[in-house]
Amino acid sequence: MANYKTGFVSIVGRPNVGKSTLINALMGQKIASVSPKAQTTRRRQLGILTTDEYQIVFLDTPGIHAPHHKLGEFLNQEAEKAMKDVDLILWVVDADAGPLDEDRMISVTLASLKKCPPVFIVINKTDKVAGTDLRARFDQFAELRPTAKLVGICAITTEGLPKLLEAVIEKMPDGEPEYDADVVTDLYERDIAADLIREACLLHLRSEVPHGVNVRIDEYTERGEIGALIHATIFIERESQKGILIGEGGAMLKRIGITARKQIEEMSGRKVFLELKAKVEKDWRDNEMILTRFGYKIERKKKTGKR
Ligand SMILES: Nc1nc2c(ncn2[C@@H]2O[C@H](COP(=O)(O)OP(=O)(O)OP(=O)(O)O)[C@@H](O)[C@H]2O)c(=O)[nH]1
Ligand SMILES: [Mg+2]
Repeated sequence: MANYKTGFVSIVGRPNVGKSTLINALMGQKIASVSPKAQTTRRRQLGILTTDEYQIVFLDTPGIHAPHHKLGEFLNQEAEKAMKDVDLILWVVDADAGPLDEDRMISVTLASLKKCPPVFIVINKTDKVAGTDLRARFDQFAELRPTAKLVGICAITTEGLPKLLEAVIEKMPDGEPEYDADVVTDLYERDIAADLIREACLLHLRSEVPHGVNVRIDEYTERGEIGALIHATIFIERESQKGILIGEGGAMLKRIGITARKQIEEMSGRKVFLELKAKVEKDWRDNEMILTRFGYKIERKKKTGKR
């Protein structure tokens, strides 16, 4: 194809700045889970945007932060891996908060890369800041990486997105598309369903409990016209959290189930029967064996023997 453009674009940033909201907005459909709580995204996920002129493969990534658990180490590794071998990095920051330590951590990581791809600093949530304050914010973020292009957006209203997309396309090299035009993401429907159930937990559960939640799909069966039958287990870290998750007379689990079912039905375009159960997997976020079993495998650097 003559003049066809194609490339990989990583979306990185600290937790809760709106990376997944941005990938959904760019895709024009919800492929990634979003919530008001930090560390919603737990793995890299592709959003593949294909037109007659270009195919851009966006990578949503977990928020980079100072980890308190082994799970956090995995999340940072996932995000940092996505900074290498891409054509462009969209570093998302929050206009409302200004640069925080975690943003500075990211600027250090970017500076340490042997071959850093071009970087755009995408200043999101511009809806929350008035004009003059916003200009000051731009200056503050520009200091973190003076060579980066700065773009202001609001991922929720999509303001600024056409301009951002135009600038992204400009950076894409010529090439053939790698994915079929109808493929929008690399996750299987059952994985997205698991994320949507966790998203419902993040929405309904208070304080620390939802961060210790993991969801396993035990059964995902197509029942033709009737829809899909899904059985899932929600893991929590402690016995005391089980009661909170289930709620009085099962009320909380029911509420989570209703929210998740609606989201899964919207995502899959068909009726869904969802059955949830709760199980304790003690302190799983700090247990590498269980983390690996859940699909969060931490990579250890090989020892060189030198000190
Ligand atoms: N006001 C406002 N809120 C936004 C905007 N973009 C995202 N949000 C909200 O910010 C919160 C976090 O959004 P996410 O997309 O989950 O953030 P994330 O960066 O993917 O977070 P992690 O996956 O935890 O790293 C959600 O409550 C979003 O609705 C925006 O442009 N304006
Ligand atoms: Mg996210």
